[in-house]
Amino acid sequence: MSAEALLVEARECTDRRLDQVASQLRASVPGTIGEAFAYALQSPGKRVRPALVLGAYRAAGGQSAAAAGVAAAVEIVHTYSLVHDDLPCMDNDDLRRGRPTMHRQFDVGTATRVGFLLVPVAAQVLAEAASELELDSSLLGTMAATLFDAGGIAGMVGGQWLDLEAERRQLDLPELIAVHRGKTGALIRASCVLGGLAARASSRGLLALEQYGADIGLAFQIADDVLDVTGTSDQLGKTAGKDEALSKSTYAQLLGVDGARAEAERLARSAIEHLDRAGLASPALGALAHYIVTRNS
Ligand code: GRG
Repeated sequence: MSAEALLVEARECTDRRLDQVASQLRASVPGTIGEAFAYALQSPGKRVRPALVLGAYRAAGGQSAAAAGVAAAVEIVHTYSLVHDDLPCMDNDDLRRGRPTMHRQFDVGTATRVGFLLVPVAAQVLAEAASELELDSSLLGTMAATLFDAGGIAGMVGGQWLDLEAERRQLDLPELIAVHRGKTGALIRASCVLGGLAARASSRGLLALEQYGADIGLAFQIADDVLDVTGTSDQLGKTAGKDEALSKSTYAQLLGVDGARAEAERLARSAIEHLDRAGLASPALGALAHYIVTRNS
């Protein structure tokens, strides 16, 4: 299966689930907040994290797109992070996924509230997904810990925190790796582990998926650093050149654009080798690793 085919499938099944959640929220939370929930959930992202959930699910022996609910839960956590990342107190951006950011479309208060409210929505979607997959409560507990640890202080929030503190200060490579592994890498790594857990993968399989996800997660943010320099706002659907405007340390700045690209490609190869060594070779996850480091280039 090609990366494009996996992304299309992930988009179709995840978006179906996100549409259902948006309709339920619109009905139960009338007015602007309900509209804002729908605006956030129905925004046109690439759905890379859902594709990783489904790719890992299949690599670990799962059938069809039965893990769509798990993929939707991860995408909802990612969506909340984008809404908050764009706020004036963080990156202060006007454009996201080719549309006005939430606080531009609505207002800062609405964007702040809807971002926070998406977190329990993700928890509920994950619990429903585990029930559809007939996973027992202990496995659901492990999945919830995987998702929310990755979204918390040891992962995404912690990485973003370091990133904000580091603005206008030159980070060295180990510090930058810590920011990237937390801010972006943790949720990508968790997507792979969650797909494996949903398929009841063996501990060896889970470890390989986690190692694949860790390498791909870092490679993803390195490629994002490069795109911020080389891409246009139209291509990216968000404001290009933002890292330089915010005086952020990036891989492109530390290693140069070519050096950063080479490091992302090295990590993609390493990611695939982890799967091969565990006997989990997956053409779809291999293709997705390649896509992640070459997208828009
Ligand atoms: C309170 C400190 C604190 C943090 C709150 C805002 C936040 C949590 C975390 C920010 C995490 C973040 C936005 C990381 C960047 C990740 C990234 C590279 C996003 C772009 O991902 P794509 O390219 O986007 O997959 P699409 O739109 O395609 O989904």
